[in-house]
Amino acid sequence: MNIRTVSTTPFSDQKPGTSGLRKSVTTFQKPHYLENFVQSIFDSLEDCEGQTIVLGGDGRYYNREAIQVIMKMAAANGIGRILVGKGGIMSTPAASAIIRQYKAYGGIILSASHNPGGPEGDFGVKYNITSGGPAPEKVTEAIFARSKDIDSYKILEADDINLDKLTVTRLGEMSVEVIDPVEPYARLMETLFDFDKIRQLVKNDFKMCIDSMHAVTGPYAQDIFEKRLGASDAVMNGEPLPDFGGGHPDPNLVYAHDLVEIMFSQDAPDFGAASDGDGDRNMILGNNFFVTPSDSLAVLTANATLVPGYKDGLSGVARSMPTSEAVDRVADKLGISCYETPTGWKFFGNLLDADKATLCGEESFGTGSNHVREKDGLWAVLFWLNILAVKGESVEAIVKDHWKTYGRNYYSRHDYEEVDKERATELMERLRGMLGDMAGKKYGNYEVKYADDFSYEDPVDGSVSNKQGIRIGFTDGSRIVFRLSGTGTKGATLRVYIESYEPDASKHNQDTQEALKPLIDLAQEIAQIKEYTQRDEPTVIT
Ligand code: VG1
Ligand code: CO
Repeated sequence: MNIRTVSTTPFSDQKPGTSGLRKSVTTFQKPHYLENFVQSIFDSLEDCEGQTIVLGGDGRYYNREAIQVIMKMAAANGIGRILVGKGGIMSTPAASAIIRQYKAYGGIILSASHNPGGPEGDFGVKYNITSGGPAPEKVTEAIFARSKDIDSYKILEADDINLDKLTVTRLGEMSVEVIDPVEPYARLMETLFDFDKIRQLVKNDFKMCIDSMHAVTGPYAQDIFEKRLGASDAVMNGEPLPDFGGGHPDPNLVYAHDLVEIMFSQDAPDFGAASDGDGDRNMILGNNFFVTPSDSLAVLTANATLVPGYKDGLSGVARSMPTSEAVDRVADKLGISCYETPTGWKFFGNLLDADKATLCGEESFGTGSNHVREKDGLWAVLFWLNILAVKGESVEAIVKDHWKTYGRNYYSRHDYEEVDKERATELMERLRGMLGDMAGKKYGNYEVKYADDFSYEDPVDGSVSNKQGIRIGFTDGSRIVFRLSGTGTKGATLRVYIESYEPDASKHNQDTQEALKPLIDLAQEIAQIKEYTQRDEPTVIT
């Protein structure tokens, strides 16, 4: 066995963000860049020798090359076994499921999720722990600390492994198993949902359209919706491509335009859904109807007992801080706890492990449960289909009915992408400076109830995460939240989250942007967004 120790010098920018280390492909292609980060991961893991690691990615450009490097480094670092997805492909939720099913030590997932791919696009590396969830901050901080003083890495000199055949081979002392990444995931889904009932629904002329956006979910969606559930031709853009067909694999109204066009046409299907690059996000649409992710979480929570996997009820729910408070109202009525965490799935891990929460969700098109430790796009789609099959109502009717019971949280996120980083930081610093004497202040009809920079103390391990976003809450229950993205790779992305609560059902049919107009204007007035970003309009409104 020929293990090479290669000397290297540290890169100063290997701090993992909201979800792993994301950089442009060209950055990852710099000599030693990938290797330094991967060695920093191995150096930060305790007792990983002889252990099993799961490995796969969303199939984006550079996926295959990176997998070969990581396998050789794993072998050189004493890992006992690698389970790698066929073709190097594995969706993020499937990787989480496989780590759990195989009782692996952890996993390395290669994805930049919703960021564009291709030679000019982005790449990413994320480490997941034994529970199947994203590494918590103490682990990512240790990896970052190591990356700052690394001086060498270890790699096995060997030929590349054939990733396209389901085989068991060896790299040095390490065993490499190329596994089918779809089957174990699809089987898990069958244990949670009533496939017979959904099949029946499909037979009764129910039409659906699933947009995989040329990203990782294509093979999963074809297997589950077309093969197992009989919805022939339901999947569009189902072939995973290294550049996602030139698209932006983010399932929202702007980027999933193919699907949006179909679902807002005259002969629209009954149900539509889209997933992101790595398969952990979902967008849910009805015939000419859009379900905001925050409402989706609330509807799933309210109807969970209709679904076999959740028939005994939920232990609690959790949402990220910027996610709308719609689910809080449901939790209140059900008499279960509702936790508010910082942005990023890693903060749900402890709540799920301790059985404090069963369902979790984020406004950014992420929903999931304790079945894995990542958000799960196709899981959410199946959850909706199961509810539709039981209720026999349309998506729109279910959501409108929900609003009648709980009131409606009008909600929107405005993103200002790729703005000047320094100016965006100044905007946030200026806001921070204003928070102290904001409570009680009046802006037109709005009176500030509280203003703070969100800080979270994990109820399980007591760890504290500060500076997680600026919240300004008003006495009428509306909120504005400001934070900077931790997944972008160019300049800064300012996210402004706007929410208001309307209990009166006769006012539930307004256009969201219209209903929120006074708060949108107020966000501009308070934060001086145009001045700091030099933009008149947000890049993306969801
Ligand atoms: C964004 C979303 C966040 C999500 C994260 C990873 O982070 O806002 O809710 O957890 O992406 O999702 P940020 O820091 O850019 O706001 V994924 O599907 O891109 O891994
Ligand atoms: Co994703």
